[in-house]
Amino acid sequence: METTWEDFYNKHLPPQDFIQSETLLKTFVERQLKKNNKVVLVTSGGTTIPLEHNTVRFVDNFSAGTRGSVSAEYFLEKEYAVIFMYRVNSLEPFSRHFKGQKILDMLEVNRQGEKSTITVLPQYTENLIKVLHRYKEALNQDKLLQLTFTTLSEYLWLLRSACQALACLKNKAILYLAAAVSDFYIPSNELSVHKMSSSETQTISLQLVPKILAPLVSLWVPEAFVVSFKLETDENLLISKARGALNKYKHNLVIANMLQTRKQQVTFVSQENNYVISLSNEQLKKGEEIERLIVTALVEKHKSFIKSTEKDN
Ligand code: PAZ
Repeated sequence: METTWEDFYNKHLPPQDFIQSETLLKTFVERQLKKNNKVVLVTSGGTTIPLEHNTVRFVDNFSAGTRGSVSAEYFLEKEYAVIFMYRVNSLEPFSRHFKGQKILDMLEVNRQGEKSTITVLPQYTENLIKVLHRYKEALNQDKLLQLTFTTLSEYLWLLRSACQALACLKNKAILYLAAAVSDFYIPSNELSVHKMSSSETQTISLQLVPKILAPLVSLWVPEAFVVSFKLETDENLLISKARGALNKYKHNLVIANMLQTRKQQVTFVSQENNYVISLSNEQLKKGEEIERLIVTALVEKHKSFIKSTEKDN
């Protein structure tokens, strides 16, 4: 059974730090509006579905947050302000370049008597300075706001709040919904409070998550440029499902990708046409990122969208 989106919000409490997040969103957007900046909301990483209120176990998905974090950097390069809404511990813009052990491999300790200092090994300095420079620039120019979620419910509360904050930007806002959001959940009132017992078999019944694109497009940000993603594992379903979503929600674009090839190829599905954006094996080997092509194409589409919507008014 599918509950309505209103029901979902009625039955799930907002996250603990929700008021602070709302304030951050509102004030960030107000500052961008004053500066006449375009703003993109990038959602990134996967949502969890808790199996207990005191959560020990949860259902998760594969998303590492690569698409979102890489795209956020390219949007900043194109002078957009970015609200980066991401799953705790998934990849973040800039720091993604130094994830895990990489950062330790880049450093060396220098001992001088009692004192020790740390320096970056010369072969890494140039790259580190470049990334650090871009990161500091985004912060100094007040162009980057990062907010986190973990569960589906936190994601949905934050998403609605971000949309409500962005609505005043009208056609200057892009929603770039790259997060891998669960399609199923266990309603809060059906969750066990404590860790589920392992001495008996457990049957879990999952409900369908309400289709949040519907109110998002028609009510929350009706004038924004909305881009959703469609992930499939069966090539035969990919484009028809993407087009189905576009026809149903009437937003601007679906970016369709296959789990196996998502880093090399995507298809833009719009009202006008479908077209493939891809990297050659050579480009991929050289470390080129498909997000650069995606964002470049999107920025052009957004420009045309702004022009056409301003002509209509
Ligand atoms: O985060 P990641 O780079 O590992 O994966 C990106 C992605 C496949 C989650 C994204 O491109 C996407 O398709 N998001 C929507 C998934 C969905 O259909 O719910």
